[in-house]
Parts: sequence; C-alpha cells; structure tokens
Amino acid sequence: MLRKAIVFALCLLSLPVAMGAGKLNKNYSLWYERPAPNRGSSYDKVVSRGFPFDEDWERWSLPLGNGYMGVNLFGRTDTERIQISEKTLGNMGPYNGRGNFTNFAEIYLDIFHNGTKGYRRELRLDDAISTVAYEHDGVNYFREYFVSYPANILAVKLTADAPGALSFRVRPVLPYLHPGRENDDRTGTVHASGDLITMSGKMEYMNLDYEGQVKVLNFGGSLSARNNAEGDGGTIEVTGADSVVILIAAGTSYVLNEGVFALPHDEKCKGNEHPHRAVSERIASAAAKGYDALKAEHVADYQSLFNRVDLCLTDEVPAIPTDKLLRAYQEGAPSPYLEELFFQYGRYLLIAASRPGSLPANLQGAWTQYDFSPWSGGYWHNINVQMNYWHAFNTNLTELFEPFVNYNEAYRKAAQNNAVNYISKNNPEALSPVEGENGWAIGTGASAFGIGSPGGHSGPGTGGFTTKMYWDYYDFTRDPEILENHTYPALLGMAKFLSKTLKPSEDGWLLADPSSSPENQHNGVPYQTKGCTFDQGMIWENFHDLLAAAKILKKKDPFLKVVEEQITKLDPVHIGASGQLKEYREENHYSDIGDPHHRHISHLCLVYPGTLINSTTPQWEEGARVALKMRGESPSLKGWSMAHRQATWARLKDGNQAYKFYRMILTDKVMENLWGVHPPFQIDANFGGAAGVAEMLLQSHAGYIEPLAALPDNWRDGSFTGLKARGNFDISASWKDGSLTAMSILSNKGETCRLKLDGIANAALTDAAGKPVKFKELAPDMIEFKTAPGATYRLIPN
Ligand code: FUC
Repeated sequence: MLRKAIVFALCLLSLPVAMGAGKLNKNYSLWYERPAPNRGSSYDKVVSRGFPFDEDWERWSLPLGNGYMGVNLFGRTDTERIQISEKTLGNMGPYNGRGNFTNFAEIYLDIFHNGTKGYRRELRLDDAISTVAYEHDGVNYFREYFVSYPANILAVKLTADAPGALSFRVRPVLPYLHPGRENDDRTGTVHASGDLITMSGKMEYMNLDYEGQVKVLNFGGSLSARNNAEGDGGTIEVTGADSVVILIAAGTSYVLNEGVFALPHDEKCKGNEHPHRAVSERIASAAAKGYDALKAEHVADYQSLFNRVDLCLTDEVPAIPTDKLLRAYQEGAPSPYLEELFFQYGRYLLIAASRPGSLPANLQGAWTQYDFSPWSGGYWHNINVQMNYWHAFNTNLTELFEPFVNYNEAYRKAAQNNAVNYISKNNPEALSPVEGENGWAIGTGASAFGIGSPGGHSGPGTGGFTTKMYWDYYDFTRDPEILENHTYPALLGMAKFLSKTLKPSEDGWLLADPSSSPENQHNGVPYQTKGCTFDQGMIWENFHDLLAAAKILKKKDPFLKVVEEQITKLDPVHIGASGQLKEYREENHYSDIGDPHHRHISHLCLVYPGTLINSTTPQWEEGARVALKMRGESPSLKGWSMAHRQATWARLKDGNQAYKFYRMILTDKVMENLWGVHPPFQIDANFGGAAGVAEMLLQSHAGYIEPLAALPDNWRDGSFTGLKARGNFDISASWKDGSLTAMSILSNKGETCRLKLDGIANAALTDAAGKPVKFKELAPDMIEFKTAPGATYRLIPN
C-alpha cells in the first residue's frame, strides 16, 4: 500500500494563469532503490510471434533520447551498462530485407562497487536528466546523464564527495558483429587513444558506415588507454579522479532522401559521407563548451517543449519508488499521480524520440538493444505510426511531427511507384499514363530504408489514415506555409491514388476494391472484401480534408471536381442488426464476419482520429458505442489497442469508459520503467495513452472547442495548462466536482474561437486586462468570439 504521501503542490483549485514555459505544478520522476538487473541481453523469454523480450532491458532500464540517439541506462554500481541506439543504424532484418533498426553500442563502466548503501536512481522528467546516487566504503558517489538535442551528444558526469575516489574503466563493446553473415555482415573496431575511444564499422547490407566516439575527461587523477590485438577492445582506465565527464556521440552515413527508398539495398547509402567528420566535430565542440554549459543548453531546450503542458489531478506526490507505486496501482490502489506521470512520460518520450532533423519515432521510439527489433523497429502505418503522433498535436508538441513529414516526403517517390503498381493490378482501367497522376500509396510496414504497399491485411484506407495526420498538422498550427507546402500536396497525392481504388457497385456507390479492415480475419485468414468501413471512412476523411484545404488555398485543380463527386458516393457508415456500427457492409449482426474481439477497431477510426462520426451524427455515434462495447476487453488486447479505445471513448464523451482503458494500460501493459508493451515493448501505448488523456480533457474536432468533454468520475477536481486545440489555441482550465471553474484561452493565430460548455452563454468572458469581451451566443451551450493573435482570454462560468 501507499506509504505517507508528501503534499507537494496546491494546484487543484487555483486557475493556472501562466501559460507556456512555466514551472510545472510538481516534480515528475521515475525512481528506484535498485539498479536495473543486467544479465547481458538475456533472450530466454520470447513473446508475441517469437520476438525476444529481455526482462532487464525492457522492464528496468531507463530511456533518454534526443530524436537521433536513444540511450538506456541501467544505473549499476558494479558494471554500469549504457546501451546506445542510433535511429539510422540498420541491417537487413526481416520483411524481405526492408531494413531493421538495430543496437548501436554498449558502453560499460567497470566500477566494481559492490555492497553499496542508500542507492537511488532516477529519471527526472522535469529536466530529462537521469541520476544515480549511492554510498560505497564511506564515499558518496553521484552520476548524472543527459542526451542533448542541440549538441546531439550523451553527457555523463561522475562525481564523489572524496577527492581522488573515482577509478573505473570505460569499455565500449560493439554488439552483433557477424563476420561473414551472408549479405548482412556487421564489422567494427574499437580503438582507444589518449582520452578518446573510437568505434567504427560498416553494415554491409545497406553499405552504411557508422562511427561512435567516447571522450573521457578527467578532473584529477589520470587516464590510460589500452587496446587489444584483435582491434575490438579499446578501453580507457580512469585512476584516482575527483570527477569525470564522458561525452558520447554516434552517427552513420545514412541520408534521408528518395534514393534510400528507391535504390537496391547496397546502393542506398553508397557514396555518402563517412560520419567520422561530423561525430568528431560534435565531440570537439561539446568538449569545448564544457559540461555545465551543455547541461544548461539541454535543460533550456527540453523545457521549452515539456513545460508547455501541465496536468494536475492531485496535490500528492507519493513517497514510494515507481515500481512499487505501479505494483500498488496494479493491485487496485488509486494513484492520480501515476496517471499524471504516465501522461507526462508520453510527452517526455516523444521529445526523446522525434526531433526536427531526426527520423520519426518508430515502433520502439528511439530504443533498441536487439540485433533484429520486433517488427524491425519500423513505421507501421495501419495505426502505430499515427498513434505515435496523436499527442504531438493535442499536447502542444506540434513541431515534433516534422520528422514524419520529412520521412514521408522522402519516401513519396517510392510510394508513387506503389500507387502505379497497385492501380495496374487492381483497377487497370483507372490507371493514368501521366507520371504522378496516380498519386502515392502506402501499406502497413515501412522502415528507414524501404516501404510496403497496401493490400493483404490492410486496405488502401491506410493512406487516408496517414494523411489525417497532415490535416491535423495544419489544423492545430493554422500555419499557411504548412498547408501549402506539406498538407495540401500530401492530401492531393493520396486522393489521386484513393480515387482510383474505387469501383462502382451495383447499387451506385463507389467502393474500395479490394478492401480490408486492418488485420481482421475470418476463419483464420485475412478477410478481403469491397468497401469496408475503414477504407470507405478513411477515403472520406482524405477527400474531406483535401476539399477543406483546397478551399482555404483557393486551389483550382480540375481533379478536385472528381473528389467533390466521389465523396458523395462513398456511403461509409452502416448500422447493423445489433445496433452496431458495421465493420463490413455485408455484416448483419455484430461479428457475423471477423474476430469479435479483435485488437484493431479500424471501423471506429471514423470516430477517432477521424471526424466523420461526431456529435452532429448521434445515431452513428450510438452505433459506434455499441460496436465498441461489443469489441470487449479481451486479454489479447495490446497496449496500443487499449489506447485507441481510450481515445475513442473520449470522443464518444464517455469519460468513465475512456478512463477504464487508460487504467487498463497502466495495469496490464506497462512495465516498471513505465514503457508500454504490446508485448514486447512498443512505444505506441505510451503515446496513445497520453493522447487519450488530452482528448478526455479537451476536444476540438467538431468545429468548436469543448473543455472537459469526457471527464471521468475519478478526476473530480483538477487543472491543466497549455493543451492545444485546433485553431492553434493554448487552453488552460481548472475544474471542481466535475465542473469547469475557469478557463483561459491563448489565441496564437487570431482565429475565431467557438466554445461549447453547458450554460456557457451566461459565462463571463474577459481579456487579459479583465475587460469584458463580447461574444455571440450560438446556442445556450455554444458561444463564438473573435480573437487577436497573441491575446489571452479568460472565461468564468456563471
Ligand atoms: C500492427 C498490429 C500489431 C503490432 C504491429 C507492430 O500490425 O496489428 O499488433 O502492433 O502493428
């Protein structure tokens, strides 16, 4: 049970006034009284489809990252293990050699402190710094680790409270060297010289060079570098230092461009610059800058994103370590603190896994210790990659979506070939001979090196599901440059493809043919049909968003006429004999076809993240409720499946159901380091869970902003600051006994603001100076007012 809790902050009843980079209401950290166990990549346990599940790494290590680099810390005192990932390092992997995210390096620190006292390790979300503290032989030792985005470097500082107490060996090891593995060899050397260890090698399959450097800076004491005869054992011995700073940089010759997706595997990275120069420069400039300046720069950079959103559901911070807190929660104890922590952790992990210039967050975010990662550590487009970015939009981290944009635009050319092949095969009459006119198509699986085509278990709607992110990218930013240069071209190209996947039905509709509701099976085989709800719905979303974008941009493309015509013939929504939103047109009662408890709820994508089914279509909403209820809570649900259900229930305005699935993620699908699992570890439950919380507290998809749209009974009192609403408004709110007590609205773009709340027509609306602001009453529960860019408004319900 929970021990005494420390009352730390009083945030529940005060209206948060500060918006943006303010200090958060309380400290958030994951902390433990023991190091992570390390049996050295133990793969005894195998889960889902034969994927390895290393209990030590997956459950107990703590993740840091900067988009480029992922780092897992074990916090050990005997031999510390610092496991490094770099998102662009790839080998052949499964799926016809489409490329696979793989472990970059292991950096061991042989410290040999056994029998320590007062041990504590921590990952502070407040500043993205991890620490280890303990006493050994009467000396207090302390370590600090962070991965800086501006410097693209891992910095480690070791100190002790006695002079000359630090003696240890720095020992990097390159994993998975497979000399002679046919066509997929990984070679590498580790060489130490002076204060620098260089790890350098090649991935044969992609013709990809990689290099890592470890610089050891001692303050007091001495260093000595050693090498072995084989060339793979460079180490640096530190003796009698007062403090030590270790800087680690990693890089590869990968360049994100069209060629990576189009060329044969051994030409993908051929001729690219070796990473030696860039890695050396990063190490040199970080060393010149010095630890304290690097740290200050890192904290400022990180907090400029993280501190935008605050969430307060309790004033209590439990005084027990995270693993025990989680255990108590799993045994039924409430912990609103843990619920806040998991939400903020989802934001932390995206900041660590997706930054402008890096590849997007993959299935494992930015972290892998495996030779072959589960599902190749790829970008799965039939829900996972979308879920990775939902909270980028609603939790005010929009620029973290940029990596996906760059990635998607780089693979667009290959996706155009996919479209030509797909149309040629499935609807040759519709094929356009004009280059580019068939648009672009994306299937489920993709990696940093290659993409797949739609078909098989997931239909063409996968593309509309993908372009939804582009519309949201614009809708949450209202940035005309984004609309013109990114959103519109993505929507238009996808619409050109989707338009050609449709065939007329006997009763006059246009149906995607072939069509599959992602991954669902009937009698053990993927079920293929015509016009399933997912495909029709996601095509509708794409067409709808394209027409909206075209209207704003005043585009005159003749193809828009085709879309205007086709969108009226999609007929995506059908209610069945059980009252359910049907997954298939030919279904009568619920689950006549398909797995009744399938992990995917693809037809409900029309509710979330789609918008076709909303409060203006109450009968469809009711059908969605019935279908979602019937899908049940089978134990075979994955972490991400729960997160999608959570967000969908939020859209259906059922806070208690949404909360139930949020709680279920934390109860069943989260490990001691609060990583979500499929299982194995898969980051989307972390990300989707955070998006779901924001969706419970604030919605804006139906043309108005609605605070507390799906507030559960368990969150009676609380407050948040800085959640993002469409129209680019930053919203803060506080509530008591389930009712809004105050709200503030920062208008970033000066858009008209439409608000929905019971009794809002009687509310007091003022500007920042307290002057009343006039609003138009559209209904007793809906008002609208004009805003000025940069202005903040305050609303107090009556
Ligand atoms: C989808 C899901 C699986 C898994 C995989 C990475 O195909 O159906 O459950 O999450 O992606």
